[in-house]
Amino acid sequence: MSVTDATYIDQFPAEAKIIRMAFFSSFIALAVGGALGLLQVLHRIDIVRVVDSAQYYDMLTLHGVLLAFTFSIFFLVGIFTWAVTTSLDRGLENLRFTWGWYGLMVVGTLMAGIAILGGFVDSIDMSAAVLFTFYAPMQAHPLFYLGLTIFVVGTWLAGVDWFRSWWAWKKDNPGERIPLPAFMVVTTTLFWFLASLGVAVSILAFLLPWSLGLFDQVNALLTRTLFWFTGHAIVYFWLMPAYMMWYILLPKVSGGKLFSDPLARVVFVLFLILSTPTGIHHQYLDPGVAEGFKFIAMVNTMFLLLPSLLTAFTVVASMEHGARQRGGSGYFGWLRALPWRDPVFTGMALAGLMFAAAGFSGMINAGMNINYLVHNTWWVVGHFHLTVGTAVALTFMAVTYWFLPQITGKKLWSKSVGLAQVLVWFLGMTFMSNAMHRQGLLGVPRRTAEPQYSGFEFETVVGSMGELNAQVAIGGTLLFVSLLLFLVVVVMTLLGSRSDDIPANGYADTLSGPEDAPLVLDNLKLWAGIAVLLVVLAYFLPLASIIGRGGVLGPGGSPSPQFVETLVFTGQIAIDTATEVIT
Ligand code: HAS
Ligand code: CU
Repeated sequence: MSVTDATYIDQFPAEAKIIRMAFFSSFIALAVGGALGLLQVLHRIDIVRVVDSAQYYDMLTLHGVLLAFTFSIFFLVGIFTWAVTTSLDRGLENLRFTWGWYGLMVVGTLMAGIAILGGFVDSIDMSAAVLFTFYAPMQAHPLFYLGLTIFVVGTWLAGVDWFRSWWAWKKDNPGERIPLPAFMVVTTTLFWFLASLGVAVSILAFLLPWSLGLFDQVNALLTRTLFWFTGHAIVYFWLMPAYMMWYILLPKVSGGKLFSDPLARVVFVLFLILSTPTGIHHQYLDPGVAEGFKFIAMVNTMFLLLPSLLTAFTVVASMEHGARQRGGSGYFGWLRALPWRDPVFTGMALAGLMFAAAGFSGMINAGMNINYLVHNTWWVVGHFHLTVGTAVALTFMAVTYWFLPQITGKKLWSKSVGLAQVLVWFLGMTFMSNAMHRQGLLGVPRRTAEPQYSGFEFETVVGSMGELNAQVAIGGTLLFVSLLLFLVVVVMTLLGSRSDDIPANGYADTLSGPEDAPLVLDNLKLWAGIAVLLVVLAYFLPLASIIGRGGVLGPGGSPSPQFVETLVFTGQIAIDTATEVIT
């Protein structure tokens, strides 16, 4: 639906400013985090080493935090703000409140960033080389945990801001269906509120007091489980904004309409209820978690594939509709009629294509038995560079080429450089992530500065380790080149002058609209209630067992696998009984 003939900055100048600031914060993180990525690849492969191996982990933490949290979340609060204001056709309720949460996010990032940077300076007694997964037993300086807390509170208040807009709109428009983009934002916000409780408890109850010296120890398995409670769902906090763009912007730039609004609502409801009760699939190899709980997480994860498979169908169907409107025909011939010269389209389509591959590596990760093969190897790193590093990051970069003119009133500096940028990203990621997956299958570990283990030779089935390493190095370098091109386009666009020749703000119309969607889909209280119930079912017993065995503050349970312990226990009872019978 094209809401008006005006650009976003003409409609909502104050909100456009907030979005610009959110994007700039995001791009600064992308620039620094991306550069560190290149340094890491070159370090591991031992081509160029700018820090010593002990500091590799400080670098890796900064890379992970800046890209996974700062780049992605600052960008998403920008587009969610755009989605709410555009689709409800009203400004935010109180801009001071909005600047307040943005400020908290900035302060939080700076605090966490300073704590990590402290690790590079020997004379400063501060470091946070705990990686972006920050669970015990590794410990960071309190500033790191405080910074993360403030950042998360900022995101919560952002969510409150979008809810306030929706509530105000509801009052003015009683009985009307909530527009799809706003629906996507509020469902995502709801599961983020629920999911982020895990890290909130982990930091405030355990990690922060522990780093302040108030406790001597914590239960490492408990903090790990609380981290993954949030840590899995957060991947959908990153992905939902990209999905939103595939649903509401991709059909528009393809020249068509969204295939189905009701199906899109179903997808977002499924993510709301299923994103959180799955976190234990990151802990298949944790001996302290019983196999049965892992099995429940696996089943939930397999159900969670459904909304992505529905998305694949809807998004491709919408693209096909667009292509046919543009004169495309044939079973596959319509693909040629798509606007491949437009970086906004091509970036999103390539991001989607890579996500199809990422979905397969995700399914492999999710299988309990096959996970034992890939866990903690470079395979997992390959997986998440396709998901968050491409499906999400490439979509964000591609849509920037659409958003920048909307929020600045300036024409995009160069479409062709933008096109080259998205193509180079795709190419670089193909090299890097493919080789990472293959090395992972050979057992090459992740998260180490010295993967070569002296005296140990990894044997490849096809090709050689040298060739795989070269692919990673070439891929990483291409990604860095692509990043530079992206920044050049952004900066040059900002340096340009205002133009009248910018298309109107808006998003795709639908072939099947909200009137076809059952009303129950909009019953957020019901879905939120089910989401909470599923989380209780999936987490109550595992958490009770971890605390029961290891204590709230540790030292943690025995390291033997749960089922072995149960067997030993049962065996002991059998022996005792037999002894009793005999004597
Ligand atoms: Fe994952 C590990 C399972 C999705 C991110 N994942 C990670 C880690 C990260 C991450 C960061 O079960 C590492 C964490 C760490 O540091 O340890 N993941 C899954 C599963 C999915 C999945 C089942 N992951 C994501 C997304 C992420 C992400 C999304 C970020 C945004 N992942 C796991 C598991 C692990 C894991 C285990 C633990 C591994 C271990 O042992 O440590 C699913 O959600 C994937 C479903 C996706 C699909 C694909 C649908 C295809 C679509 C494309 C449509 C095509 C278009 C283009 C639009 C079924 C929607 C068409 C174009 C044309 C030209 C026609
Ligand atoms: Cu996960």
